[in-house]
Amino acid sequence: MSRTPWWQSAVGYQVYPRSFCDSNGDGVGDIPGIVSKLDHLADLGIGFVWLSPVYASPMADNGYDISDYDAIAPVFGTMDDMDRLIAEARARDIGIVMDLVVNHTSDEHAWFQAARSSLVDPKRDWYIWRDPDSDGGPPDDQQSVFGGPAWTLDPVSGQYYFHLFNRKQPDLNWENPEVRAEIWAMMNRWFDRGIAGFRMDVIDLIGKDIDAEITTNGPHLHDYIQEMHRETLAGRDVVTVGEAWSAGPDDALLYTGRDRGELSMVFQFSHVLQGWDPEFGKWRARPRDLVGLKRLFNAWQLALAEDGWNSLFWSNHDLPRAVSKYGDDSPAWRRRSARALATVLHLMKGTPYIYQGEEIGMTNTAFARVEDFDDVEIRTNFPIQTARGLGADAFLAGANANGRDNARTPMQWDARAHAGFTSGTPWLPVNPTFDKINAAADRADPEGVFRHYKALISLRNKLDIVIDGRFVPLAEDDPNVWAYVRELGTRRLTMVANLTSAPVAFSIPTEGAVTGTCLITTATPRDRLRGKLDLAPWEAVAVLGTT
Ligand code: TEU
Repeated sequence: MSRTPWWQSAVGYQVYPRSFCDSNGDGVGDIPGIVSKLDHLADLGIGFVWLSPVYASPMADNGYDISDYDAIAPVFGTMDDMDRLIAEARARDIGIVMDLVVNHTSDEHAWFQAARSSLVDPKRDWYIWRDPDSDGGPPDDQQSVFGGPAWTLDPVSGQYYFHLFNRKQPDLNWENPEVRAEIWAMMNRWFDRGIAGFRMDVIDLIGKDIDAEITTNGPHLHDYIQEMHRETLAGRDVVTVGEAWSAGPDDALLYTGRDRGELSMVFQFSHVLQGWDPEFGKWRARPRDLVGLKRLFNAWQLALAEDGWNSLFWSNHDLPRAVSKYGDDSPAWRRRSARALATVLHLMKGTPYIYQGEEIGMTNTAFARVEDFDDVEIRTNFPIQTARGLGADAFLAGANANGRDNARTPMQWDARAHAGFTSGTPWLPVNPTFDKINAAADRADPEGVFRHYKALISLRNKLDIVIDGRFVPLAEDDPNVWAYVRELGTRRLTMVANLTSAPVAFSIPTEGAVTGTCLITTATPRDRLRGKLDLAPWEAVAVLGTT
C-alpha cells in the first residue's frame, strides 16, 4: 500500500557494518557482505536500511569519528561497493539511509589537521578552541558524554579544543557558516548518489552555546536544521531521523511538526533513560519497570497523535538487546518474548526500526571481564565509575546489562564456525549461543522470530489502521499486561500482550473489547477480546473488528 510519505508505512532496519557480514575473511563486516544478505532483508519486507557509518575513519569510536565524508573506510570496501549496495538495495525496493555524523569529526580529518596547524589557519574556527583557565587547566569543567573532561589541551597552540565524546572526536563549530555550507554540500553529494535519507547522529547537540555551557537544545539548533532543510532536504522524497537523547514530546514536535520544515522523525530515548540508575546511570543495572515503560510510550503516542511522527525501537548499536532487556532470554521463553515485544512495538503509530539480529531473537552476551569489552564508552567509564564508588563487579554487571558491546557481537547467520559471519577471526567474539540462535535455524522454526516480524511488517503494508489508526492506551497501570487500541472509522484493532513468564488473568476494558479477525498471535489464535482473559506467558495477540 504505497502512500506519501513512504517512510510512514515502511519499516527500517539498522545495519552495524562491523558486525553484519564479512565477505573477505578479515574478521570485520563489510559492504559486499551486506550486499550478500540483501535477500534476507528483502524477504523480511523492510523498506529502508539505516547504515551505521562506513566512511573513512581511524575507528576510535567504530566509525563515529569520520576522517573523510567522501571516502569509504577500506576495511568496509570501496565507493564502487557503496554504489552497488545502493543499486542492489533499490532493485529490492530498499532505500539506503546513511549516518550523518557532523556534531564532530575525527581529529584525523583534514579539516582538524588544518585547524590545529596554527592559530591563523582559515579552518581554525571550524572547531571550538579556548584558552586555558588561569591555573592552566581546562576552560571549565564540562564533561564528555563518554566520561572525563570535554576539553583536551593542544600542545601546539596551547589552547584547549572541545569534544563532547572522545578526544579523537573534536566538535565542529556550527556557528561558522562555512562549516554548515560544507556539510550541506557533502549531504547533497550523497543524495546525488541515490541514498534514501540520513540518520543524524546527536543532532540535538549542534546548536550548542559553549560559553553558556548549553550543549543540548542550544539556541541555534532549529535555525540550523531549518537551514539544512532549505539547503539539502527540500524537494527530495527522503527520510530523516535525528538522534536526540535530550528530546521530550514538545521538542519532537519542533523537529517533526508538519509546518516546521525540519525532520521526518527523531529517535528519543525516554524509555531507555527510564531504566537507568539515578546515580550511576546505565552502569548500575535496574530491573524492568513495565508500568514506567508503558507510561512513556503512551505519552509519546498521544503527544504526536495529531502532528509530528514517532520512531519506534527497542534497541540499536548503543543499546542492549531487546529480548534480554525487556523480554525473557531464557531458552524457554526467548522466542515467544521476542515475538511479543515485536507485536507491542510494531502495532503502535510511527515508523518501527529493527536492529540487526533482533529479527532472530539474538540476546545479550556475558562478558567475563571489563577488559573483554571493546567499546570506548565502557573502557572510559570503568575507572571513572569505580572511582565514584561503584564496585568493579557492579560495573561489570551494569556493562553486561546496558553496555553497547551487547549489540555489537557479530550477526549469527548459521551454526558454522563464527556463526557464518566470517571465515576469519571476528573482531569481537561471537555470542556462544550461535549454535542454537542463528538466522538459518530461526527461519526454519515454526515458532521462529523472523516469520513473526515478517508477518507484522506485512500487516503494516496491508492495513491503513496500523499506520493511521488513533492510539488509545488501555490498563496503563497493569504491571504485567501491555494493551492498547488503534481505531480508524468504525474499525478497531486491539493489541493485548502478557509481558511476563507466568500466566495472568486480564480483564479487557470495554473501550478495548472487540470481535473479529485474529491478525497475529504468539500463542493460540483468538477472534474476540472481551471480558476476562487468561493469557499465557508472553502471549501477545491482535484482533481487528468493528467498534
Ligand atoms: O550516540 C550518542 C550517545 O550519547 C550514546 O552513544 C551514548 O552511548 C550513550 O549511551 C548515552 O550515554 C551517538 C552514536 O549512536 C554513538 O554510537 C556514538 O558513539 C556517539 O553518538 C558519538 O558519535
